[in-house]
Amino acid sequence: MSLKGSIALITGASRGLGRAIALKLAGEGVKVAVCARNGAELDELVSSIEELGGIAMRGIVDVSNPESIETFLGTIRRQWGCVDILINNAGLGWYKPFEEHSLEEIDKVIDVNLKGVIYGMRAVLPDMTARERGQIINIASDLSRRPLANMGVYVAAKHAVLGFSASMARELKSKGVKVMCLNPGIIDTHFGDSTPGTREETWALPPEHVSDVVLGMLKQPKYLLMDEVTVHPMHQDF
Ligand code: NJP
Repeated sequence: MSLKGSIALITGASRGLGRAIALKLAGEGVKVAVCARNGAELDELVSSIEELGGIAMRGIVDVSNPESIETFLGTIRRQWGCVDILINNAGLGWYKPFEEHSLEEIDKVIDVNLKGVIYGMRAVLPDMTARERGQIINIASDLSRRPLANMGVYVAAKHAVLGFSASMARELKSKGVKVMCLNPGIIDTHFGDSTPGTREETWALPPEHVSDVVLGMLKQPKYLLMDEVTVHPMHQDF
């Protein structure tokens, strides 16, 4: 299925996987609305997309604030029209014992990883259900099914994203909206204060390869739903 001319909203697009997804979709002729909190990184991304002949706009959005995503959605709607594709990608987490997490960090992990996904879907769904078309990919984690010590709150949030996605997939399939969940393993990004480019591909997947998977999920025929997809580097435990 061609995605050319569609409008996609991608959260957490200033770097890492979100950035790779934005570049991939723009290369397919999708108009990409990218958001995150870091304006300079988003400006650089929009310039890169435009240099490659793509169409992009950016918004400063904190996904843990529902008004923030709704304001950006209003801008997209006024300038381009209704969003066809939502990639709920923004996420964060820290690998350390639960007792070393501050209350602020605990709230942040839940607010960004879980509530951010819920708020993003809440914002786009009225248009999608009214038009009976739309694709949503929630980026969860392989830890949605593989509990790992020292990431308890993150694991809880990602389990919840998987559960929420599965429930919404069933609720919305009769309304023409696909809800999918991608569970990635380790990706070579800044996640958890990592430094991209310092790990072998067999231990940390290049974000461009994971964005290929996202593209594949979006390009399936209308009647085919990939409700849950898991990917990880070959050497990682799973
Ligand atoms: O991480 P990173 P990834 N509001 O740190 C944004 C999942 N995952 O690309 O706001 C809006 O390079 C932040 O932008 P900024 C992971 O849970 C990864 O790997 O400007 N945006 C940046 O663009 C996440 O769901 C691995 O700081 C907010 C982006 O999020 C997804 O993959 C393993 C925000 C994070 O970029 C992409 O993460 C796994 C907010 N409040 C799952 N807070 C992995 N990399 O190994 C953060 O299992 N962002």
